[in-house]
Amino acid sequence: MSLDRLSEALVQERLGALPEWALGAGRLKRELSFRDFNSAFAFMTAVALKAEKLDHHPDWTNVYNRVTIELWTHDAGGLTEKDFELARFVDVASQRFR
Ligand code: H2B
Repeated sequence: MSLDRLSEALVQERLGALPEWALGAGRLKRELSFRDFNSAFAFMTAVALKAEKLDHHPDWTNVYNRVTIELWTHDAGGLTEKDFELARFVDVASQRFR
């Protein structure tokens, strides 16, 4: 997958399909909450395995049942298709662990 930085127009187009995500300081951001710590951590484990497969890793924090995720591509200094691929995976995985 290409690591080309996406244009602002493409970022806006991709973002349109991801209503749970916001743009902040050039990064994709989403906050999620789960039933409890176990569910949050199970979700994080699924995302971690996907991140390793993609060789693309989230900046994230976890406080008990809450997970805050920021995605960007430091190698490209912006957002790439990999960020959107991981964001879509996060959306699907989050449904499984709620
Ligand atoms: N993750 C993210 N989010 N951005 C990157 O630019 C990135 C990554 N680069 N994971 C990868 C790893 C790179 O550092 C390694 C060497 O492939």
